[in-house]
Parts: sequence; C-alpha cells; structure tokens
Amino acid sequence: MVAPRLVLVLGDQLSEEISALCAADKARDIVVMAEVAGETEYVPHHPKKIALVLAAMRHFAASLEADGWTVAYTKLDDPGNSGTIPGELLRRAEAHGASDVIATSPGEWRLITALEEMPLKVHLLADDRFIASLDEFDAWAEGRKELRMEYFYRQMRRKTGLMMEGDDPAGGKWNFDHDNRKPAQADMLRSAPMQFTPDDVTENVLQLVEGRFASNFGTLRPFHFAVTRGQALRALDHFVKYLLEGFGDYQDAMLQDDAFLHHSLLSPYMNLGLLNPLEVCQRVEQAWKEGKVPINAAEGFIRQIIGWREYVRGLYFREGPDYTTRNVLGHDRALPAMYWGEETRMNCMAHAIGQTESEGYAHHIQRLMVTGNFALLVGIAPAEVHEWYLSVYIDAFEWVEAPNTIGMSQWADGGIIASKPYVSSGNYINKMSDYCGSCAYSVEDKTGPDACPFNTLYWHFLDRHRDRFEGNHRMGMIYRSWDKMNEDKRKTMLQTADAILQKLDDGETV
Ligand code: FAD
Ligand code: DLZ
Ligand code: SF4
Repeated sequence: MVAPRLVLVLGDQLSEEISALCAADKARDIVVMAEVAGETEYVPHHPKKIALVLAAMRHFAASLEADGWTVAYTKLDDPGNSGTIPGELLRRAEAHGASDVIATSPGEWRLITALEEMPLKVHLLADDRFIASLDEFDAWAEGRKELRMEYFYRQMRRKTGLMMEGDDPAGGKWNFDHDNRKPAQADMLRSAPMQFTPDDVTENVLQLVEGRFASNFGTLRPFHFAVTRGQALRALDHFVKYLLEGFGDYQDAMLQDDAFLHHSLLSPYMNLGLLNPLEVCQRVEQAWKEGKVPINAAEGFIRQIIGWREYVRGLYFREGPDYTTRNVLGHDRALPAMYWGEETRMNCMAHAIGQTESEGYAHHIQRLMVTGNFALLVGIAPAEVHEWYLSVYIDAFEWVEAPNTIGMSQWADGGIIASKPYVSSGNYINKMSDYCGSCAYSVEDKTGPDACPFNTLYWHFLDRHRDRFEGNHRMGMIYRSWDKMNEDKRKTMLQTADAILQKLDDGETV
C-alpha cells in the first residue's frame, strides 16, 4: 500500500480550492487540521477571533469529511495535543507512517520557517487564492522608485477585467474617491451586518474559549459571525443588497452609536478562506451593472480588495521576515493602558477601543485615523502597536495586518507604503465623526489642559521629525503654516504636548 501524505489545512486556509487540497488525493491522503496553543496564544487574541477561527475550522473539517476526505482533527483540549502545528504533523506522521506533507504556504513568516525546518518532506505550495501571485507582484515592483498602490490597482483592474470597458476604466476614471468621504448621520433604518445564531458546534467552541481565554482583552458573547461558507455567502448577499450602496459615500465616516455603518465586515471571511476575493468583487460588479449601486460605491469597494488587499500582501512577502521589526522613526514609548480598555478622556479613543473590545472590529478609519494616528503622534514602539492590532481584530493575520500597521499606519518602514505619514489634528476626526461633541476635551482649543490632545501632539510630531519630513513635497505647506504661527503659540503647544506625553509616561489618564 502506498503511504499516505499529510495535507495541512491551517485555520485561515478554509477553502475547498486551497492548493494543498487540490494537489492531494482524497483516496490516499490524510488532511491534518489542528487547534493548538502555539496559534491561539502567540499573541493574546481577542476571544471572538479565537472562537471564529476554531468554529470555522470545525465546520470546515466536517464538510471535508462529508465530501469523502479523511481528516485527522486535533481539538485544543485533546489530551495528546502537542501544542504546535509542527508537533501535530509529527504526531500524525508517526501514527500513519507518513513522511511527506503537502501544505499551502502560510500567511506568516513565523509559520513558514517552522514548516521549512521540519524533519519531514514538506512541499510548500503557493497560496493562489489571491489575484496576483507573489512573482507577479515582484515583477510589478521591480525597478520602481515608488510602489504606489494606485498603479498596482490599475494592473489588477486590467487583469481581472473588473469594471473595465475594453482597455478603459468604466465611467472614464480609475478612482472615484473624490465623490466619497462624506460624514454620516445617525440612521435608524441603516441595516447592520448579518448575524448568525451559533449552532452546537460553535456553542462548544464558545464554552472552550470562555474557559481558557477569559482573561484576554475582548468580549466573547454575543457571538454572531458566519462560520461556514454558506453563511459567509449570505453575509455577502446581505451587504450587497442593503449596505453597498452607501459604501463609497460613507466609508470614512465614524459614528459613536454605529460600529459598522456601510462597511461589509467581510474581511474575516475572505481572510479565513470562506469567501474568495474575486467572487466578492464580481458580485459587487454585478450589482453595479444591474444599476443597483452607484459607480463610486462599487469602484471604491473593489479597489479595497483587488488594490489594497493584494498590494499589502505582495509587500509583506517582498519585504521579508524582518518587516515587523522596522522602526525608522525610532519610536519607543510603551503602549498606553487605554489600548487595553483602561480609562481615557478622549471620546474618539474610548469609542474606537471600546468597540474593538466588544466587537473585535473597528473600520479602517477608526484603525488608521484614531488609534493608529494617536500611537504614531505619541511615538509608541511600532512592534507594540503591531502586536496590538494582530491581537484585537477578528480579521488580523500578519500578511495583511503588519503592512497596514507597520507601514501604512506607523510609517515605520520609512514610506514604502505611505508617501506621507497618516497623522491629523482633531479637526479631521471632528469632520468625519460625531465623537467630539461629547468629549471631555475641546476640539477647538489648541492650548491648555482641555485642548484636544490630537491638536498639540500633531505639531509636536511634525516638529520633532522636521528633518525627515520637511523635504517631503506633500508636507512642505504644513511646515510653512507651522513656521508662520506666532512663536509663543508654537512654544505653548509644544509644552502642552510634552505635558500629555509626560502623563502617558507616568501612567496617568489622558
Ligand atoms: P470594508 O470597509 O467593507 O472594506 C472591504 C474590504 O476591503 C475589506 O473586507 C478588506 O478585505 C479590504 N480592505 C480594505 N482596506 C484594506 C487594507 N488597507 N488592507 C487590506 N485590505 C483592505 N485588514 C485586515 O483584513 N486584517 C487586518 O489585520 C487589518 N489590520 C489593519 C490595521 C491597521 C492599523 C489598519 C489601518 C488597517 C488594517 N486593515 C486590516 C485594513 C482594514 O482596516 C480592514 O480590512 C477593514 O477595516 C475590514 O473591515 P470590513 O471588511 O468591514 O472592510
Ligand atoms: C489565528 C489562529 C488561531 C487563533 N488558532 C489557530 C489554530 O488553532 N490552528 C490553526 O491551524 N490556525 C490557527 N490560527 C490561524 C494561524 O495563526 C494562521 O494560519 C497563521 O497565523 C498564518 O496566517
Ligand atoms: Fe478625539 Fe479630540 Fe475629538 Fe476628543 S476632541 S473626540 S480627543 S478628536
């Protein structure tokens, strides 16, 4: 009899068309899936994230079995559980007399290295659930002085044909962002993302997570995420039908009583493998073709997926395993306790973090222009910021989280992703949200103990990094405004910011 091969399926590889399964033989090979402490504990994941991954894994394993695969599945509390992915592969190899492993390359350097170092023959296959292969991304990037997402995005539009009219973009423009970025109004009639009631399988996982991860930051219940492909497809339909229409207009808006607005909440399902990014975009394109949603909504949404999502993945793998240690600005402050739910007087931070704690979710502008903006302005060590984002969001896997955090949000890669740092004063947050009206600070004030911290920290950041940013052609105007300000005012603003930084260092509430 021919020895079976082991087919590794990780918790974020839950697609029937994953390359490892495509290369395997149902009649001969054994699928290995394992819930292991090595993955559930390498950062303090939000309990909702752990539950989502494990529940989706259990449902996927059952569907593979129903489809005729032999699955060796390890539960987190199984007595023989070795605690790591390589450990489980070795255990299964011994039990089944296997020496070969077929695996789809993981989304994190840490696990790629662990698999490469195993004393088994591991055949690592490309993860082809993406539109661009890593070679294709490298070919695009090679020789370019600047790796701007917009140009990569155009290549992906041409490749997929999405919203194209021959060689030209539909509507005559590649990008309709000009029509987007409107502030939102509270709207009782706005639909929320679709919710699913946990079945017995999910309920067992919830109890397991409750028992083992009770001290992790984040609220486990209620838990309403989709945990199967069928449910994820329903969530996609619901989004396209009820929310997509307003996606473009309101994608940057923030409201204290609406965590989701017109966002899709589809990132966890695409990242886990329950939905394929191309099918999501095709569904959105179809809605636009049928006249159900405006062009700015469809184009804006598709750009996030075939543009940003593909682009950050290409960069993560192109930049190599040291990417998460980059710290070009030399920031070294510790992450303030408010990020783990301790008190803050800043209403925007309290809301973005509070919602992260309860939902395991915050939308892009909350991540970038509230929590990320604050971390960058006060100079938190990027590795700490990275670990926080990797822990607290249900959609966080390193290939997508690290470039967004290290590169886009903290400018720690020296501007590979963001041509200028994403920093702002309170004015931007006030324009895009309803946070400031009920804040203990005043967004109008620039000095004094009640002045919005973003207002003074913004100038403090620019002043202390002047040598680096003054020559940036997109920032010259800002430095000219700073220089035009009265000297006493500048001095007082810097002192006010210093006092905030001192409070953070002393562990006081800001
Ligand atoms: P929507 O607003 O509905 O957008 C649609 C889809 O576009 C998303 O589902 C996502 O797949 C894709 N998308 C949008 N922006 C990005 C982006 N910048 N990079 C990659 N894909 C994008 N996204 C993750 O999937 N995982 C992460 O761990 C993650 N960490 C982030 C950390 C920081 C500091 C920042 C600023 C952004 C991060 N993002 C991450 C990107 C973005 O915030 C999320 O993809 C988005 O908020 C997910 O919610 P949604 O599905 O409702 O998105
Ligand atoms: C995120 C996660 C968690 C919490 N648990 C598991 C697990 O027990 N078993 C598993 O195979 N995968 C898990 N994952 C997803 C992995 O961490 C993910 O595959 C890597 O980080 C690479 O993206
Ligand atoms: Fe945030 Fe400043 Fe507005 Fe308060 S005033 S909510 S700290 S931006």
